[in-house]
Amino acid sequence: MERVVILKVGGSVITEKDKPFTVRTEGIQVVAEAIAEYSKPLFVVHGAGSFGHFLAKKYGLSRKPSNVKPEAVSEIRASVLKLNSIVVDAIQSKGVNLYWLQPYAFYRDERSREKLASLLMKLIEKGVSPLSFGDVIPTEDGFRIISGDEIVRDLASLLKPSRVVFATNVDGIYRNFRTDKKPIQEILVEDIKALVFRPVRDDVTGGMKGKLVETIRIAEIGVNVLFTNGLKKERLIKALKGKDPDGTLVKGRVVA
Ligand code: IP8
Repeated sequence: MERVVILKVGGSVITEKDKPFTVRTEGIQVVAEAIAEYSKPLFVVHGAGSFGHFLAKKYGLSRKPSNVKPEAVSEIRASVLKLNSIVVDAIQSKGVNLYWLQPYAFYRDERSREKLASLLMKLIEKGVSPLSFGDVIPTEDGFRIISGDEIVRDLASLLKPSRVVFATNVDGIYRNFRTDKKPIQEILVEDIKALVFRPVRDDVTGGMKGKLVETIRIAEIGVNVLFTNGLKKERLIKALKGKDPDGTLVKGRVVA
């Protein structure tokens, strides 16, 4: 079997990030069609976009565990699950068989990592694509946000995919997003840290900067990471296939 690819669909592709609770229908369609056309072993993770970040900010919930009001937890989850069900329906309507996984339920138990990896691989071998998403999870000290990017990083170390693809609403990683016309074509993990990022509002998990922090960790375990525009179907398909996606390739460190 071909090695699995992990795709993170950014919230900016599937929602209008500046408009609370608004889906980006054309983005969801592009992603659904690209996944259907790719039709090879794939693990999909999607972000929360405007269905998660506005509410998380409103209630003061972040990646650090905190004791928020119980209604905050249920309201945020209900909203995120609404988006999730729209995304799942769109992808499955293109003939893709998904297995929907809540992050809390499937991967935090360190004792069973091997078992989990083997279960997920079995699922994938059977032609079913697992799908998960950024969410709210309970911890020992309250609740916290788990970002889809964080899930992708953990999955990368668990499943050793052939590559990770981050689909966002921009073409790739820019040295300076304000001034550069084109994204960086190829970059080594060591060089990412020096980049200048635009500040992000209303994103409790750090927007592009958060993605790059996880990208560094993924590339450090030897996995290549591709950034591409998730609103452009052909580019997304190329990225999934590991071809030059007119985006940015972050070369994974060569591990002995
Ligand atoms: O959009 C965040 O996930 P992300 C999840 O992948 C929530 O960073 C609930 C804000």
